[in-house]
Amino acid sequence: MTNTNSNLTRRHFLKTSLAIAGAAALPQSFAGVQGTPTASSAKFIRYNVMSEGGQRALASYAKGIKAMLNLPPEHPQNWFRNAFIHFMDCPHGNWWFYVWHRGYLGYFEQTIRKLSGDNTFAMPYWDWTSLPQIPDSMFIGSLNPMGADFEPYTRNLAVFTAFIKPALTKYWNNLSTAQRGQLNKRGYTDLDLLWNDVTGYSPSLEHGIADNMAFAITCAARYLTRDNPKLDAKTSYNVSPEMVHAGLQPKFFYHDDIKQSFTSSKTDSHNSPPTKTTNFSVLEGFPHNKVHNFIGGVGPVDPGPYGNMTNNLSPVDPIFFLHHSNMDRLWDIWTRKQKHFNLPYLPPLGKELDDLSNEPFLFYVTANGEQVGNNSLAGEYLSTGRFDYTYDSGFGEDIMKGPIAEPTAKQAMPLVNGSVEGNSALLAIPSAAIKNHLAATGGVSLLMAEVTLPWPSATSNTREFDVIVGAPSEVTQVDADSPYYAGTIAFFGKMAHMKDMSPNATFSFPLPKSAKAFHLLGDAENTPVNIRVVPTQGGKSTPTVKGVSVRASD
Ligand SMILES: [Cu+2]
Repeated sequence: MTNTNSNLTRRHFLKTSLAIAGAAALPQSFAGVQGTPTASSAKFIRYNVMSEGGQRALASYAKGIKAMLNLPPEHPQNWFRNAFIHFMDCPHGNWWFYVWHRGYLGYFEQTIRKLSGDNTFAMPYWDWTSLPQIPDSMFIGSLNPMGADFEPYTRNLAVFTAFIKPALTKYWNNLSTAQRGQLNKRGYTDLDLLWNDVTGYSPSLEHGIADNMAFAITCAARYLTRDNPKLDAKTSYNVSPEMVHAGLQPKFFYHDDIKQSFTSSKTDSHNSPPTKTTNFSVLEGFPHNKVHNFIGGVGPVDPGPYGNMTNNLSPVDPIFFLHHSNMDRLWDIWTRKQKHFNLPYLPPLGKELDDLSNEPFLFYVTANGEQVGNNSLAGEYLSTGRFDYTYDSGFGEDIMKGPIAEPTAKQAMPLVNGSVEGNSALLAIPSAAIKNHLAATGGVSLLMAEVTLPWPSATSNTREFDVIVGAPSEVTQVDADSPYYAGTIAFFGKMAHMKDMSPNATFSFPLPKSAKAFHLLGDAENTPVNIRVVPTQGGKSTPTVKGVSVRASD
């Protein structure tokens, strides 16, 4: 896209966001779209949680959480009521993922600012690439969902139900027609159907499914503990510099080829299940999903029930907001990178941008404890200017230095489709592209792959799969330090299918820069490369792979 078009998009966006936000929001919106917000132009700074500013913010965060825990369940700002906003409305696996969570975090941040009395408060972020373990402070006081502050509400399901369900019922009965329409799309046509995903009960099977239980008892709210706070080796790989760089590389906000798309599938609405395969962009599919899953205990505590982070009540765990602050920070870096290289940072002007912007987000609660109402549209939250914040510098800023714009890194390569059999695919990748990939510096992967596999069934107990590249056939399990390991595909949230939902999901990821993974590389024009998908925990749930392809990123 040319400079002119990019300016056009910016102008259009300014117009859209002003029209939506109204004149009162003009200074913020203006600051947000005119350029990169900096520490001097934005009012609030979201600090790295480990920094001095981050630790100060955590103290206020803890105060705010305590205040929200103490509110009655009828109050929309009650801690658990706030988590149900996510439960009822969060989009995953579609292109509203980033913008919806930006709005959710933004209002939440204002609420904590108000309830903590700290008028400089901004949500700190957890940069898991630099620190692959839960920050120690998150195990203290009301920052710890396994602590005494949570006991009165979550010590068992009966207590939780008695506390929250009557208030939720009242809230449910007062929902607007528009809100109901959105819940219907999620399959929540009545409150009992929604509540089934809290308890894990399956009406069709007539019994509970442990891994679909979004509620977690206090003592099992997290798998990770203060004595054992570290992400395991595979989760660490999923948040590694290679993975995050690959996630920041796409040049399009949205592209039908997921390997070139910063965001996941385009769907009819943020609550609609994709009718085609769900496409997960790198950052949502790998770091985002895997961190959620591992904190909840996917793997070590299979088949569940898991801690809060694994399912849609994840905002019950205070770490949720630090995790998503980091996801939002990466979106901000990607946006600034696009501007830096004069690339579009939103969908093209016209229908596509309108489709994205005009989606109603109706469930947020403002800092005054009021429902956000029917005029809240996605377009209002596309800029960090809406909540007037910026981030201090964390991992990923180096993407600004390239090599994205360097001509030497560019290589033309046709899309290579693999021939698939069972859980295995064979691809003939141009040898020159492999050589460039192996020689590329700066932690950049020039070979992007995608794998399509069936969404795990509600009862399969297997929601994570390792990708193995170029391994001899007798290798069926790998450790994270294996030269063949290319990351772990993690399914997050509810596994049970929604009506009309596509049974497949596609995940995009970088191929490893390991010579062993391409050991057949020689003088021939093409090199045969085998890509396989195996259940991370072993066992019989080997997936039937639906498709594998590779493209050289540029
Ligand atoms: Cu999330």
